[in-house]
Amino acid sequence: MNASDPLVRHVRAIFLSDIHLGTRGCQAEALLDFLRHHESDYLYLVGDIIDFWAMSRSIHWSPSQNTVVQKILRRARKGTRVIFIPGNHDEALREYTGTVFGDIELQREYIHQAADGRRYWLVHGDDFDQVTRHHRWVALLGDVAYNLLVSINARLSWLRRTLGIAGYWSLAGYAKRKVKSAVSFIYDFEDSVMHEARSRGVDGVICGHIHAVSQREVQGLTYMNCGDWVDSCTAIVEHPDGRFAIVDWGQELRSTGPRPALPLEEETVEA
Ligand SMILES: [Mn+2]
Repeated sequence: MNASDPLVRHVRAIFLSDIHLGTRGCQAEALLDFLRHHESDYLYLVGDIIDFWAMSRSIHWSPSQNTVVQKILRRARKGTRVIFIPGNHDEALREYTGTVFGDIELQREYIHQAADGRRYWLVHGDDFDQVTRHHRWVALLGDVAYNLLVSINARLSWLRRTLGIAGYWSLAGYAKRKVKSAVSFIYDFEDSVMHEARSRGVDGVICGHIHAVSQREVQGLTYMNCGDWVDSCTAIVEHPDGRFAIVDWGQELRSTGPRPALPLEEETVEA
C-alpha cells in the first residue's frame, strides 16, 4: 500500500466488530474496500469476527472472506498491532486468551490508550446482554431469525436491482427501527455497559455485539459501538490526535457507487 496515496487514510487505530465470517450475510467485499482505504498502527477485532455458531449449521466461505483473513494476518505480520477480543459467536477462542497466533494477540477484554492519553475499555459486550447471558436458546433462535432476515434482504436487493429500483433499502434496518422492544433492548444494553465502564474508571468504552453503531457522550463518558459488517458496514477509528469517529462505509459505498479499485497489497506484492 502506498502511504502517500491520497485515497488511503492513515488512522491511529481501527476498531471492527461483528464481521461474521462464515455466513452468507458477511459483507466481505465492503470490508475489503474499507481496508484498502484505511491503514492503522492498531487494529482491534472486537468480537464475532468468525461466526462459529452459524458455521455449525452451514458454512458460507467466499474467496473474499478468505482475503479478509489473509489481509488481517498480513497486517499483523507487517507491524500493525492486531488484538482480537472474541465475542459470543467466536467464544471458542476465549479459552486461548493471552496467547498469540499469527502475530494476533487474543484478549478477553482490553484497555486501549488513545493518543491523548485517554483510556478506553474494549469488550465485545455479550456479558451485558441479558438475553445471551441467561437464555442462550433465545439468542440462538434470534440468530437464526436475523440471518433469515439478512438473506431475504439480499434477495430483495437483487430483485430491486433487477427491476431497476434505485437505492438500497435494508430490511433488517427497517425491522430494527420498527421493533420497539429492540430499541429498549439497545438502551438497556448501553446502560449496563456504561455502568460497568464507569465503575472501572475509564474514559470510555468501545464494544460491539448489538449491531448498532454509536458514538455518544454520557456524563463525561464516551460510549462507542463498532456496528457490524453484515448489514450496516461501519467501523470506529481513532485519528492520530486521539479523536474518535464513526466510519459509515456502507453509506459511503451507497453514495459514491463503485470506488476506484485500489490494488490490494496481496495482489501486487508477495503474499
Ligand atoms: Mn455478539
